[in-house]
Amino acid sequence: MSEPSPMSSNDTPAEEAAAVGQGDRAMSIDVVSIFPEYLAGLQLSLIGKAVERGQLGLNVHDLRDFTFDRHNTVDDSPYGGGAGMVMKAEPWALALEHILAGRPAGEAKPTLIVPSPAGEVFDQRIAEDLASRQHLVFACGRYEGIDQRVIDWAGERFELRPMSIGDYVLNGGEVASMVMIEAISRLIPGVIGNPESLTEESHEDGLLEYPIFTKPASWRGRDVPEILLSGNHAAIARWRRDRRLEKTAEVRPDLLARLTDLSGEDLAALERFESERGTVTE
Ligand code: 6GU
Repeated sequence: MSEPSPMSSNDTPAEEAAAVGQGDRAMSIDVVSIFPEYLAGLQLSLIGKAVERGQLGLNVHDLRDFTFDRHNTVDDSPYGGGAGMVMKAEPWALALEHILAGRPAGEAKPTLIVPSPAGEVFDQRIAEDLASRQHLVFACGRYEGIDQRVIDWAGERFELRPMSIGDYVLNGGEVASMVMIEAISRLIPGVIGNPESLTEESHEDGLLEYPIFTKPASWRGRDVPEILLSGNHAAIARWRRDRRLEKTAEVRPDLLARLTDLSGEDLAALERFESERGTVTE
């Protein structure tokens, strides 16, 4: 079995203590794949640190460890004909049973996420929902997919969540799982150093981010917007809010249409951008 080892940490003892103070391991994640090395990237950066601090359990399993023939066969041709290969049911059942057998007593039904372009489309709301679970299992299929019978079998033992990361086709579930694991695990308390950095982000409240700048104030003839140097915090907050509204109206009007809590000031700003844009294009 490939159980990735935690990487070394640069945290100060104070940071370690604060993180450990967040409580017991918040979540355990298992991933099953025929390419366990793919998932090695998850050991880097903030997620690797969370694993090392014991806030996140992460175990990657090689599906081929649950095969017993000479060639470690995981796939076969589809009944009824057609292109491509289908992943066999039995190795998946054995891998999932291994994971079920290893879970702590009293744990709720684990959630089984099956990455598939035919799944529900993953978004920030789903990431938040999944971040509250005790135990997530990602079943990374390859080829044309997995024998439906083991999916149905798993549906009786797990909370089943077929999940897509967007309307395009990948070769397998590994990259999609990494995308979802990163989006989910950074929402676990203590995984991100500064929880405030979560609150003003794109998609947290349905608006895209405002533009950001750092020193120098003038760079190759381009100046930082003067208001950001003013020290007027209320004016800066309004300017940033306006930039978020303007950007969202421009590139993601679908997000804007979903918002229900816009203030009078917000609506006035949006009308202003609308009429300014009208003037430019006419
Ligand atoms: Cl989750 N898996 C695969 N194989 N392809 C995808 C996908 C997932 N999401 C979009 N395309």
